[in-house]
Amino acid sequence: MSLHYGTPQLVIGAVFVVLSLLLASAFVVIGLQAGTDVSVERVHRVGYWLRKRWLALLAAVGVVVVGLSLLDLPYASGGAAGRTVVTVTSGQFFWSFAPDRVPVGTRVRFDLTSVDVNHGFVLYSPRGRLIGSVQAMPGYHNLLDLTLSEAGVYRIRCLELCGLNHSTMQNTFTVTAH
Ligand SMILES: [Cu+2]
Repeated sequence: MSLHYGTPQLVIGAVFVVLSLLLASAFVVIGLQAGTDVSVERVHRVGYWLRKRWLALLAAVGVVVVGLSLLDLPYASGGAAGRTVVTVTSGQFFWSFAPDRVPVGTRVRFDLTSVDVNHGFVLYSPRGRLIGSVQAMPGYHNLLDLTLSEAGVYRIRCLELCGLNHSTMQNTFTVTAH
């Protein structure tokens, strides 16, 4: 299944509804049992039995979810084979790109540095969606691998307070429709 824009929100919404119904039914069950005598020993026994298993389940789900999310990190590892390297130079208060445009579908490796202080490179798609973020640092080359699958004008902003005119530190990067 391929995820489209908006699909994660639908999945999260559906999960929320199911969990809410489960929680509501737990309240109903407890409400129906009101007035019944249950010994404190039984409450402890069942409670601790449930609590241990709940902790184990959450830990297992956490490990799997964190592990899966690590597979999708955009930070470069390995060579630039098959990628178009876009050199990004930043400084107070500009972004410059070489090249400054690529065709749609290009697998890009942004190679970033700064000539003065740290800057926060953040790339927004033509629809305004944040699709990548990495620091540009003096004396370092930080790499960010992205596939630019939407044609249009991408916007770059600096999200690291870098000086008086930080808020003006913006530029655009064009992805052409072949
Ligand atoms: Cu800045």
